Amino acid sequence: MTAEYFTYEGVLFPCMNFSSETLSYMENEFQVQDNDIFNITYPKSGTTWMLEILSLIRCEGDPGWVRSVPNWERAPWVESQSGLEAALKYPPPRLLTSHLPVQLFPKSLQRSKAKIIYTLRSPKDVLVSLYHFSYIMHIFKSPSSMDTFLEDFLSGNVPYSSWFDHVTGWMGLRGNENFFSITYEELQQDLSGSVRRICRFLGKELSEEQLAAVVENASFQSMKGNKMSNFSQMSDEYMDHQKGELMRKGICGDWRNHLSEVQSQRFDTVYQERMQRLGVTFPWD
Ligand code: PPS
Repeated sequence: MTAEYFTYEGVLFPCMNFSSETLSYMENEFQVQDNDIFNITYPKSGTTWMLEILSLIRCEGDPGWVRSVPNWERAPWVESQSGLEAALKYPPPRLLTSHLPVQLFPKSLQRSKAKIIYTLRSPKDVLVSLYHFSYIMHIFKSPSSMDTFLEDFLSGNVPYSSWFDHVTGWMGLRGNENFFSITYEELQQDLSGSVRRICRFLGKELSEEQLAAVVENASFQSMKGNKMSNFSQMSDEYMDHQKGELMRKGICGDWRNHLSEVQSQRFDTVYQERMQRLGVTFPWD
């Protein structure tokens, strides 16, 4: 089976489980609700990790929900066809996940008080994580080599298109009181402090014990062993479980094991060109 992509308003999407009709509905008709919480990322930036953290915060650290309901039901991936169906049936307050770039996000966001949590990750680690994941997921094309995949990533010829456009687009909302951004690297460095910051943004108060339970149940090891969070229950139609897993390494800086000096420098050149105007310094800079 060869994965195919299509373009919607200049952004690349997999054909499997996505359509122009669904994306147009999302952009123009989907009604964002004031009490929605959106978990937004460019793929491979910490989506499932943040989803787990938000699920656990919602349950005050009680792991019952994350151990009994698959993550794609706890926070549906709204722009996919199956995710949109689930989102439309979700009783409020909704927890929703999206990789959409800001310009394709539902227009109704502007009139709402919904909260956006945007998680970013070192783009070299995103590239490496996506490279591996692309061999496992049937919706993505398998890369022919790291050299070609690097060029595809830098030019935005990958699903959801350019990392640079995604990040500069969403980070344009910083300063907005309903927008909160955090990096995968901050989660790694201080998960407890990060959970406290997320709770403050959400207006959720947790006891020290509840906070510790969130941290414990959102650890890499806990999630890797939780079949409701590690994608092991995802249908074979979507994922080749023989080839790898979602919870691959879960570390910062794995790009050093996969990119040559030349590839890394090539990345840096494009990164500097594309990111200098944003005026934000990230942990990986
Ligand atoms: S997806 O497919 O876009 O939803 O993928 P996403 O969840 O954004 O990214 C997957 C990477 O996140 C790592 N991960 C974690 N790292 C540390 N701690 C926890 N708890 C955790 N959960 C997920 C996962 O291992 C993928 O990174 P790589 O580098 O491939 O290991």
